[in-house]
Amino acid sequence: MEAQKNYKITQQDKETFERDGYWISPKLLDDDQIARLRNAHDRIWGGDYDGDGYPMYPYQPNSNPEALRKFDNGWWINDEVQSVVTDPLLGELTADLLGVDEIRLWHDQVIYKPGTSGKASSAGNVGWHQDYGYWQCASTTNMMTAWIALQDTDLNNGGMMTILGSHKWGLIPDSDSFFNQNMEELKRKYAGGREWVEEPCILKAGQASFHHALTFHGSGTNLSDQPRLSIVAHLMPGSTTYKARVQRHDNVRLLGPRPYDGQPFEGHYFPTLFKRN
Ligand SMILES: O=C(O)CCC(=O)C(=O)O
Repeated sequence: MEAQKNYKITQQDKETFERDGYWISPKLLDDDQIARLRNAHDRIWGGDYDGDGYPMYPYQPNSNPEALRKFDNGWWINDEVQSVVTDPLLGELTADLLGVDEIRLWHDQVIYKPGTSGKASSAGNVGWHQDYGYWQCASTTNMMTAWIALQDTDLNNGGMMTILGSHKWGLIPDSDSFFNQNMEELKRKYAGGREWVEEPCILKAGQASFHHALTFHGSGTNLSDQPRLSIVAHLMPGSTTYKARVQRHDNVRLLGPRPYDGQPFEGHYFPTLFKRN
């Protein structure tokens, strides 16, 4: 399958995204880029960094080999990750889906879910959550996550699931539950009387799923014998500003020592991917 580097969002894509809270792209990365990004994973987990800077947080290996590995702002220390999470194509697709004119990077994540070779284990689970549950210091909920698969991904290797239409539920209290690995408990808590439909994001290597910041999503065990690798770009409209004293997020530090309410999230830490002419 060829990568579609010039893909444009259609009216049908937009309607799908607005109805379901997520949209699956065609293949966006070519095979060489996928290979380079898989190599970037190896280098990051091995502490081999590009440039002369330091990571946002040092990577702390977990003693449990089945635990999920996650590295925030891989773009600070890896050139390949930088090139994919600041790709104008990701920006344009997001701008069109969200209906805005400019897209900046909020932050990225490099995520590695080990395979358990069939063993039942919840150590790699990502609990049902809403991304905006973590991002309440941002002035808008109209934000996006692009989750890019570096291998074919389905439920057998711990692929992500979204809850159909849950972006229309608004912000649910305490939905910042990425690290709670008890999916059943979370489902009981959040579903309430709502219709809870779990949609698997089935992706070929190089495809991305785009989900709205209010869409509930999570993922279960990678039962395969290979790790599930992904690169994740969290994206915001160019007009996003700081909403003061609502909730702590490490991005607020990137505004400087005395951030103020209404301060734009802009500058070197929040690069622009796309701006409409
Ligand atoms: O990698 C996963 O399974 C979930 C990642 C996630 O929560 C996200 O990309 O927003």
